[in-house]
Amino acid sequence: MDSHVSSERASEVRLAGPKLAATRATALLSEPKDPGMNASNQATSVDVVIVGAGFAGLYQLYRARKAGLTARVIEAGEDVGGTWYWNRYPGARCDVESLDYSFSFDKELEQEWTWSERYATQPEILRYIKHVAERFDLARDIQFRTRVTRAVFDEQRKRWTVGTDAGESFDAQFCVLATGCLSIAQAPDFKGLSSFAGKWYHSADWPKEGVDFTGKRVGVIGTGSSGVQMIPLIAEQAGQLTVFQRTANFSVPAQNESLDEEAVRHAKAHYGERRASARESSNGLYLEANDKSALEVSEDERLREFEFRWKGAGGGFRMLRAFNDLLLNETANEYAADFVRSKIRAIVREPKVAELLCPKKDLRFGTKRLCVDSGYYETFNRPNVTLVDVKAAPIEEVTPRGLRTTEGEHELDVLVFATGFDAMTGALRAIDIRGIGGQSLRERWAHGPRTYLGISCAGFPNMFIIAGPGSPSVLSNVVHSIEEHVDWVTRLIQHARKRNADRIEAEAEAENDWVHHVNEVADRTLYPRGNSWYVGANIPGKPRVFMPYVGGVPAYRRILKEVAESGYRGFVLS
Ligand code: N01
Repeated sequence: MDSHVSSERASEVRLAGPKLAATRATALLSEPKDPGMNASNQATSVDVVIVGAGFAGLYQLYRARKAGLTARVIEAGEDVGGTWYWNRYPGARCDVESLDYSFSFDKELEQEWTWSERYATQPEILRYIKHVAERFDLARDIQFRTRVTRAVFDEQRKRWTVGTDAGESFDAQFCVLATGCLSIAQAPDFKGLSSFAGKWYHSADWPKEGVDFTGKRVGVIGTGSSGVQMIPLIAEQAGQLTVFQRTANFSVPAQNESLDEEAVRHAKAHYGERRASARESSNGLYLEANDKSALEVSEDERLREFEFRWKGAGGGFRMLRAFNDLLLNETANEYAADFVRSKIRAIVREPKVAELLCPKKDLRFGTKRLCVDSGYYETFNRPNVTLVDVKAAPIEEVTPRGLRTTEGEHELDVLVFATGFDAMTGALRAIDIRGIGGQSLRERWAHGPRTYLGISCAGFPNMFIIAGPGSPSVLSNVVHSIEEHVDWVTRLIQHARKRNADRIEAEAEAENDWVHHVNEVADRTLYPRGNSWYVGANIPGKPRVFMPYVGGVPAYRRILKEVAESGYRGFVLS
């Protein structure tokens, strides 16, 4: 086998072949080499340990310092960036507009940084994150190339002991998990992967030096957001590209474009209004919503609106907001689904390929995360691109020469997994977290994640999750949600300190009520019906629970505000 898995990330990619599974399990579950002590046999003591140096970890560090707290960030990668550090595959870019997918906490930062495109590429976002780290002098409190393996709460001392794979130990009053919702990559369990004579890669562990596909026979497995972004670019380089599709998902065009000087000047002059308007929208995005039902308008008006969102208005997630009931009403949803299918049939010249790319009736539009692409469907008109239906003819094994489905062998030089993540809970469960009485978070979440407000867990005092399960997180502009959580958690810590409380814990009843509320709100929508990573459907054996909070960004913010104003109802401060 000649595979690329960077040594930094080796323990992150879920390699499930028998031998490789052992490697990963060992890496994930191993104890720190010398639990409890660092090189000088002393646990480093700080007020807050922050796990992860992506958007969330960096901002938490900034806010902790401002609040007069000492903090240490521990990060597995060699540099800042989180998801934008690891996901360097061709075509990787954010499908939230760059003007919105950026920090709002510092007005000077907002004015000095200039985005070049409507949807920023991964390298540009990484440059931005590095700029933020430099501008606020954050790196001096970040320890890179170190993975947190264990966190144990000491009830007597009311402090966390956080252990790393380097055998170090940190002693902290608070532990903030800024581990990201999509950070444990999932490569499926294909028999024979170790026998493959070519090279293979995972979208979330892409080599820094890039991959040259020129003239190669390339196979891509997976047609979610990552696959849909990389396929058009790989097709331009490869000799032959074979796309192995199990489920056709809906994709809408990004309508990406350069931001000219005038657009940037206007956006910067009105940044405050833009952010305020985004915060009042259900997903925290600055996208005009149409408040009409898809059922109350004529067919002409409906098609005009869909067409406008597909093209004229600027593409992307605008389509989800074409009408107010697309994710609430089956008929409304079917109108949107039919519209996208009609577009696929109009773009893809070969009717059989077009039909295969059309999502089936049982997949409701938007219930599996909508993909946003640049030239995805058009790519299937290229003579060097083949689509293989691995639902009809499942993959049997990887062979030394390629990939065998039940219909035959496909010879390949390179195999790319765009197979997704153990989302939302994967990175949290990867750490052996022990709360009161040695209770393990993994066991506590055996039937799905349980949080109060998506921030805190009963039985795990002084531990906070940023944009965790049970919060709008992945259904929102996550940078906005991160800022909101970090601000809120920091104020809660300050509130407790003012009252000389050194232990903050969610009440079990408050957690139960919140879990109930999260499910109740989700069940009013079509979301839970999709077989998506939102419900853990992509991970065999994962409990089926709708994990994000679908109540919307403004409603969620009001709840956070009320809880804070009530003196942090649902928390015990002692
Ligand atoms: O992963 P996915 P992703 N055999 O889980 C297929 C964010 N993101 O990395 O649908 C064959 O969506 C699987 O098939 P199926 C974004 O939130 C954001 O693409 O399970 N196929 C599916 O097609 C996104 O939603 C950006 O039947 C197998 C694909 O692999 C999230 O990350 C960019 C298989 C996985 O799709 C995850 O996206 C990129 C198997 N054994 C990603 N196993 C932005 O722009 C899995 N598949 C911000």
